[in-house]
Amino acid sequence: MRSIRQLECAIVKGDVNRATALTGKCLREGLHPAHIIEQGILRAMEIVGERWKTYEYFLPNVLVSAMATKLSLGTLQPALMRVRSRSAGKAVAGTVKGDVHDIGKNIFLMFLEANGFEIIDLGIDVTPESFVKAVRKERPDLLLLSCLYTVTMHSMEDTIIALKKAGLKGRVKILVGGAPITKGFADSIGADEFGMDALDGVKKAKELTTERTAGRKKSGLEP
Ligand code: B12
Repeated sequence: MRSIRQLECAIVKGDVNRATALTGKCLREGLHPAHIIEQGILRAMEIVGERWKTYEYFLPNVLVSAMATKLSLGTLQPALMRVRSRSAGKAVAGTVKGDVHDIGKNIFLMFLEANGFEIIDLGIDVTPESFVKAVRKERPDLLLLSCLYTVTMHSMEDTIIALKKAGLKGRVKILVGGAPITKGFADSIGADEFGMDALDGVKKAKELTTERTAGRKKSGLEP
């Protein structure tokens, strides 16, 4: 438990090397990667957010903490992955246009991957056109849209409108998430589901994929 608190502290301070080393230490001590994410990384980002809100931290502080988080997640990734004989589903993901926040998205995607999903991550600031292109090319089961900056929430709706215009709306299940996203907002823009956090997101992704497979079987598209 001591190492996980030290990890939280290193991320808050933006001590990149120490955060990476402590992540490895937590793993060696037998802590589960999901536990390290929830109790170490997420708690650290909450503290960083609070400090930014109260002007104790400025953008450079937040950036180094974000970098420490990225490296810590990178260290955890191999431990979180499980080899699955059959893919649970295929997903195209990205942070919507205008938004560069990706820590939450990356955590969610790591959890999904660990649950057997194949992920095509388009990254940050993804335009509706790029999402449409990827859905057309990859034919995923799910489209995952992330947004953290309220100013860019409309980009989620723009993406769904673009999918509709391209005739792809019914062909992929749309799951949205990110701190400002609510169930009401998700419904209002025509998304299929909303995930409150990474774990809820995985649950919803599984439900949507099962629904989609059942729909395809019913329509005779699959045996
Ligand atoms: C780190 C950070 C940054 C970093 C981002 C680094 C990175 N690589 O992501 C940097 C420094 C780049 C940054 C920039 C900016 N930021 Co900023 N940032 C933050 C901060 C401190 C933490 C965000 C974070 O990572 N949280 C932790 C993650 C784990 O949480 P999460 O994203 O919500 O994800 C969880 C769930 O939502 C869910 N989830 C996420 N996505 C998805 C998707 C799906 C499909 C599902 C199912 C689930 C899901 O799973 C995750 C795990 O449970 C927040 C403060 C805060 N309290 O959140 C401000 C904050 C989000 N930023 C803010 C602002 C204003 C900005 C800037 C505009 C600042 C500026 N003046 O330039 C720019 C935005 C630029 C842009 N165009 O996007 C504001 C946003 C306010 C608002 N109105 O929306 C906040 C709230 C700070 C504040 N209190 O003012 N930021």
